[in-house]
Amino acid sequence: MNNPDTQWGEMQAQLRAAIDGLDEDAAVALAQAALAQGVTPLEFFRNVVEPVLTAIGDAFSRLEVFLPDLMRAGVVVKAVQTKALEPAIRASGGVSSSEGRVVIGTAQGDIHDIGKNMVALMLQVNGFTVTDLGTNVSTAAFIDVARRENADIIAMSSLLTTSLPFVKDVLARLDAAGERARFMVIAGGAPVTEAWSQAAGLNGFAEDAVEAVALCRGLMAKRREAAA
Ligand code: B12
Repeated sequence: MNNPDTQWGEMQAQLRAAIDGLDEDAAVALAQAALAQGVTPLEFFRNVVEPVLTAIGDAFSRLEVFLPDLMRAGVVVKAVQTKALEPAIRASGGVSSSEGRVVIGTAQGDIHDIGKNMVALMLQVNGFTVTDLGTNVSTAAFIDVARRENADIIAMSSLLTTSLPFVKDVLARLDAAGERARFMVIAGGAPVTEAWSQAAGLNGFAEDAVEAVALCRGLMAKRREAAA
């Protein structure tokens, strides 16, 4: 691209217009056109989708936009993910061995899943076996499925300050069951910071889906070293 910043700005404006007009087709076409020009799906996600969602979220906290605007954003970005970005990411993947087993979901009381889906997909295409429990996942469900799948990592997404306590709840219940060392637990989402993760006793922190892959790889390497 000649002038990336201008191009990202234009694409952000087009995505925003598509969200405001609830025009899924226009948003998908925008993403597909960018991919055809050589933009990678992750570049599109980071430079177009994330800034637009952040701007809408900020406007929502200033009471400049309202719940229907968040809902339109959710619907349109879902279409971009499932119809343009995910197929492109899958097409570029193709790792067959298992790097480790991850059980992922959005914490109890929380139905945000755009970021969680991106993390799950990136882990999958990078060789992890991923069980995605969806949204509003109870503490018991995280732990039951992690046991059943013999998971290495429990990965929780939390976008609401009200769903954050459920991350600590998973840790507390694992502690109480004497299984804290069996599962490595990580979390992400807007209110999850590195400092919060450390204070809560999580096994690590990652800012986004790409870092989440590096974090999980690092955790698996440590686990294999410890087992050797
Ligand atoms: C779209 C949206 C919605 C959509 C969600 C659609 C969907 N299918 O997800 C809908 C309309 C459903 C919605 C509802 C609500 N929302 Co909302 N929403 C948003 C918005 C604008 C974007 C969220 C998003 O997708 N971001 C983009 C993704 C890519 O980012 P991400 O999720 O953070 O994920 C990245 C990283 O965090 C990380 N990551 C994510 N998960 C994980 C997990 C692991 C393990 C790791 C390592 C990393 C990781 O990697 C991801 C990829 O890079 C945010 C604003 C914002 N700034 O985030 C508000 C926001 C999250 N919502 C908010 C609120 C208040 C609500 C409602 C309570 C509104 C209401 N009055 O009803 C409801 C709650 C519903 C519920 N029970 O969950 C607040 C939360 C405030 C707070 N501190 O608690 C925000 C921050 C807006 C704001 N500024 O006020 N929302």
